[in-house]
Amino acid sequence: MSKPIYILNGPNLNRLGIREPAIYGRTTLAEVEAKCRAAAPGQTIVFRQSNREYEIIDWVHEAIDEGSGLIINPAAFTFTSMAIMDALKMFPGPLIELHISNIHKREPIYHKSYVSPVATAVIAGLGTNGYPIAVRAMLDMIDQPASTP
Ligand code: CA2
Repeated sequence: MSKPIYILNGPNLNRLGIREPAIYGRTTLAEVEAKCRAAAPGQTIVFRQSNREYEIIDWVHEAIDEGSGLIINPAAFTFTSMAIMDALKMFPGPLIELHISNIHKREPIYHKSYVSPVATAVIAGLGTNGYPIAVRAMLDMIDQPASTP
């Protein structure tokens, strides 16, 4: 049995599909989770969301010990949390930073990510479709680690 892929979501993403549909779309986080599971039949996926920084750090530690790959949408913690960045630095496998919106097209406060310098890859601006795309890319990277830059 292969080790799980962790998909971690940061603050306010539990409101997905309910508020600000012009930016974040109408798909709920539960629907995003279902899309991720459908993209990887037979693969164990741990899908979580928290509004608490310490909880996300604890889950990154869990992923370091038990996961094969990590996809994270840290939401606002992307731009504020050196603590999450420090935890992510310890992740030994492929790490994808994911954003629903194109953060670079938004206001300057959304341009400086603490996570990008420690990520294997960054996906931004594909809407919630970015999630299953990230899962498929992650499966490829786990299958062919040598080809990951
Ligand atoms: O585009 C993304 O995925 C973001 O990570 C979302 C964050 C934002 O701070 C990042 O710049 C980009 C905000 C998530 C807020 O989620 C909401 C969901 C529904 C309604 C309101 C907020």
